[in-house]
Amino acid sequence: MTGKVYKSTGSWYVVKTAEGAVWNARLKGILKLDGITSTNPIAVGDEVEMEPENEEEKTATITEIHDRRNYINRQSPSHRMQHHIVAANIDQSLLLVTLKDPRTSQGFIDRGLVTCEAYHVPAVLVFNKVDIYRKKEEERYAQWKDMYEAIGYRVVRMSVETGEGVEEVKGMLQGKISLLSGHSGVGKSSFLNALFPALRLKTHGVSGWSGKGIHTTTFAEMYDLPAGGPTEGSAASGPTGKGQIIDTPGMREFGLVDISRQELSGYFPEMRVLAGQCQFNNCLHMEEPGCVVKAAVQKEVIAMDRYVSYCSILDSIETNNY
Ligand SMILES: Nc1nc2c(ncn2[C@@H]2O[C@H](COP(=O)(O)OP(=O)(O)O)[C@@H](O)[C@H]2O)c(=O)[nH]1
Ligand SMILES: [Mg+2]
Ligand SMILES: [Zn+2]
Repeated sequence: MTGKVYKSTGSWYVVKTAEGAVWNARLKGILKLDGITSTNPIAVGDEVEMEPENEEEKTATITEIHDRRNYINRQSPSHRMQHHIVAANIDQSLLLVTLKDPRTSQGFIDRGLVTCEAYHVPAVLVFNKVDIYRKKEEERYAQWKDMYEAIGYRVVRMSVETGEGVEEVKGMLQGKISLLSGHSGVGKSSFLNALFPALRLKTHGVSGWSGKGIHTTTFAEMYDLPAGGPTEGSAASGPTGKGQIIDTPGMREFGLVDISRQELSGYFPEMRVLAGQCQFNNCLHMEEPGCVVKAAVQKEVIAMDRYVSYCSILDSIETNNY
């Protein structure tokens, strides 16, 4: 039987069939070794084949993993060279950011966008906590909205607190598998609680001394969107189909593991359109003569702040020897 992985807790996976039956499934030892270099061979969002082990206890063995349409990686926090697949088969990524309490850095946003580009997942920038934005934050919001929309990203504003924009974001989730990401404290759990009141996820006040929230979620988990009315989310049995949302652990470190220095500008849409036009075809857009990207930055066709992010990511690839 075929099912979709909703949750991974180490060696067991919560898998749901199209009819809505929930199974606890695990891998056969042999499949685990099958040339897979990831620390977790199966990710939330994966489609798998399984054979029942125990019909009564609803346990099963996973016999096959279907090919992935895409997936998102990040570096394993403990082993820098190991990949950790966060989620697979994603239609879009909602990158939750805030301009206050805590403030998301532009570098963090750009790394997140680069990751989405590299894995071919369309990204939407959701600015949360707009209820606490004052003049300074509103100005920055307007500036960033212009900058990101100009290069093709959708930008929306939201306040889980007041409800502003929540319906718009809900509407964007219909019929799709969406990955919810953003660093700790931006309101991911609060947003999920707004979508699924019955879920009652723990939310955390931002700890005063660091301005960052505390990491709590460890494993990614997928939730079925309510079919309309006030239905409960989660993998609880019931038909799938209205779309799903995947909650991720506090992803402070987006994995850029598979990206080479040469590829990087291909993941900046405003640089990608200039591909092949520099004097040197291996141009990294740094000090090379005849660079159209640098010329575009000088003419303010490419935002200086984005170029700065590009240089900083390029730098980090170099220091990590990728
Ligand atoms: N003012 C304001 N606070 C919010 C909003 N959304 C979430 N918060 C607060 O931000 C803190 C962190 O939220 P949480 O959902 O735990 O963030 P997570 O770490 O991304 O899951 C909590 O104290 C929330 O109550 C919002 O739209 N406006
Ligand atoms: Mg949370
Ligand atoms: Zn160049």
